[in-house]
Amino acid sequence: MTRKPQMASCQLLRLAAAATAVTSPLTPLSVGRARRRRFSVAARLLVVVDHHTTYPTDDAVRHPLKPAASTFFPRAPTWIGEMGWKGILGFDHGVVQAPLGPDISGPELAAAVANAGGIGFLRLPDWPAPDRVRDLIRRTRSLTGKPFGAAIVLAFPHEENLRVVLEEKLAVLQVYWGEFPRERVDEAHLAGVKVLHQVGSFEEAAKAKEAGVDGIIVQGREAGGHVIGQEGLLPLLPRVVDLVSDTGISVIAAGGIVDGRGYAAALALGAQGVCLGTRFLTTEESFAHPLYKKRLIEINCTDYTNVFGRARWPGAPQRVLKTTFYDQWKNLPEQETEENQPIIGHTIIHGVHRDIRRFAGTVPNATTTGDIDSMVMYAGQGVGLITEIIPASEVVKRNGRLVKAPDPMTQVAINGWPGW
Ligand SMILES: Cc1cc2nc3c(=O)[nH]c(=O)nc-3n(C[C@H](O)[C@H](O)[C@H](O)COP(=O)(O)O)c2cc1C
Ligand SMILES: *[C@@H]1O[C@H](CO)[C@@H](O)[C@H](O)[C@H]1NC(C)=O
Ligand SMILES: CC(=O)N[C@H]1CO[C@H](CO)[C@@H](O)[C@@H]1O
Repeated sequence: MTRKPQMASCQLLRLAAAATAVTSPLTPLSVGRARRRRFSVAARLLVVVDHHTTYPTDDAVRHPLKPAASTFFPRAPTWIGEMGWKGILGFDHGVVQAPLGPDISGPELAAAVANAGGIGFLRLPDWPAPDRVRDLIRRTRSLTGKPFGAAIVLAFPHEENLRVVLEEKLAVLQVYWGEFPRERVDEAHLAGVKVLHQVGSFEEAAKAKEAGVDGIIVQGREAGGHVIGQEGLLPLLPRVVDLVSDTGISVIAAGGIVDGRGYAAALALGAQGVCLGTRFLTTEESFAHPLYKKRLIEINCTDYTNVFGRARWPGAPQRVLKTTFYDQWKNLPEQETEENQPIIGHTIIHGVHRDIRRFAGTVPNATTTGDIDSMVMYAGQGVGLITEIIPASEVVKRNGRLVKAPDPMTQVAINGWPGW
């Protein structure tokens, strides 16, 4: 890590903030509405930038806003502290580790994220396996005393596994790819479990709002793994932010976000948190096969396709790494599926031994053997920003600060957005 440039850019921003505070004699009562909006954006960006570099103590991690805001704005009204970077859903950070199917995000990864103050998710099996779920939860609890969550894919049998999540009163349940109506959300709330629904369209977000979820993860088409919608994150995210602005629902951005710059951009668009898949896939604690991790570091390009897992999960397109295998086979004829393909390897998914056929949708786990390079490798468009395998705690920390502060952002911090 190069520390010097960060210090320099942070100092620049602190100067900018000081200038703002000096030239604007603000009091809570005298601030006009337009100015409030302008400063809320400035405050958000500034707080993201400064977090962890200025206040590296544990105490500051738990309460990052108050000291930062009062240092930037010695006479600052309290709303500056309230509107900037903060944790969500009762967690210290707004950084969410995406569940990584079928079993890549296990106890080690979820616990490492939880210990760092982020929201970690176990990915539960796609078949009824309540004992397995209990065991995953028990193992995670042995690694962390902090809260964490579990995730289910609604397109597959999930009732029994869901029941265990509620019985065990996990902090959060993440759901994806299907309906999760109000009765189900109420049931979770009754057990004290918060609900996050990952969606890929405005219409799906409206349904999640109706259902009364606690948070909506907005997945853009940039995202790695299965992709439910067609829209880019940049246009879709602010629409969902507007949609739920009259509620307490947290909006979390997913797709192509890798570091603090993406996080700051998501905050500027109105999100409260970010959900990272490919970045957490490429950590020490993820169960991805070492060769898969290596390819994620080497290859910078992805593609949106449907050649993998057509028989098992039809109508579920995916974003994958452009590997040599993918480039050779991407024009697979429509009628072909994994079912009539040769077996190219073997794996253990959630304790169950399975053969892997060519074009299966199963990414290689650490236990997988065979022709790993011919298996599917999911990745999001941000993969080109990932250059090393790091501990998951480092991902959470790096997202708490902006790596670089390009000039336009400093300008925004001082002057607000043009026209505001
Ligand atoms: C290997 C892999 C597996 C994934 N598995 C799941 C899953 O089981 N459930 C789910 O909701 N999302 C899954 N996703 C999608 C993530 O929730 C998230 O939308 C996506 O990773 C965000 O984009 P990014 O990878 O560019 O960060 C997966 C993503 C990847 C890369
Ligand atoms: C991927 O990008 C990195 C820089 O981010 C570069 O060093 C590397 O050569 C690129 N890899 C390929 C295969 O183009
Ligand atoms: C849950 C499961 O069966 N997955 C396997 C993936 O690889 C890890 C690491 O070797 C195993 O511990 C898991 O059992």
